[in-house]
Amino acid sequence: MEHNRDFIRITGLKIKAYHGVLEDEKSSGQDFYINAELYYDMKGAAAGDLLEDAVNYAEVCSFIEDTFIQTRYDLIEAAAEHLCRMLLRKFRRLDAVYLELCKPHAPIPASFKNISVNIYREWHRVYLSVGSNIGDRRAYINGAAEALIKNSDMRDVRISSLIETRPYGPVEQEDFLNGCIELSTLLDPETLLDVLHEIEAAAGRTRDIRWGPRTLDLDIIYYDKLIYESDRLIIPHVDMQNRSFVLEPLEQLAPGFRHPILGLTTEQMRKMI
Ligand code: A4P
Ligand code: MG
Repeated sequence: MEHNRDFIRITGLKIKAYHGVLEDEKSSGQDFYINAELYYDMKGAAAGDLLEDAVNYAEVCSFIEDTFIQTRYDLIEAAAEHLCRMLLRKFRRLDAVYLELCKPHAPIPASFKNISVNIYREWHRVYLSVGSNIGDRRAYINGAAEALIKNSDMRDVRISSLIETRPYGPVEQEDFLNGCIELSTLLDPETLLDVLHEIEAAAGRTRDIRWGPRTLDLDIIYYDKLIYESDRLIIPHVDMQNRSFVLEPLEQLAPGFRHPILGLTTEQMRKMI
């Protein structure tokens, strides 16, 4: 995210807490300092001049203090990560948080002014394709949506209507029920895929035949405008533009979303099939 967006900056928030590898750090504690940038769209708050439309920085400061004191991490990396996630989950208006966690009294044999870790975390907008062609297909798909809604690393989960589709590809099999899911997530793409595989496994998904029948299939279509490839994940989904069972439900949720490689909107791709 570019730094030309609206944000609140908090600097030098001093908190006595108990993070560190040494026993003494965990029992006696030491002063930490936190700098934070809290990203949210301020136009509404600015126009209406109402606290309820803003991110209340008093609440943020006391939430940071409570959260930071309640936990005891060995590493400031872990403490910062936890704090960032908790902030993004708690304050619904926040899109992103940049956090600098300073440990100026770190017990090491060196003279220094400060040591800090710096992390940036944000909500990512994701589109999933979901399909089923075994058993109670609707129940498997609704179960997947519920599992996503319950997961605290997800929010704003929306599901398209579900459509009956003929099997696509070389395998002869039963008809599918297909849909798309829009959500925001704090997870990176690989961790998101792990979570999707867990949800598939909980629905009794087995991987016997490639492209074959399944109780539940969850594919990542888009992850922001990310273009990504690893040995087990390709984003955007490589074949989505050729699949009406993806594009039709996706059009309900994101008609104008532009494919980051092809440059086409969902609507345009759907009309081309
Ligand atoms: N993988 C790579 N990229 C992604 C991604 N963007 N999202 C890898 C999810 N997974 C991704 O998938 C194989 C591997 O793809 C995963 O382990 C992951 O590491 P899989 O779900 O294990 O196996 P699969 O689903 O049999 O293979 P594949 O290639 O994903 O098949 P598709 O593309 O899911 O097609 N017809 C209709 N009408 N409706 C359907 O839903 N689905 C299929 C399966 C065939 N025909 C269909 C439908
Ligand atoms: Mg799949």
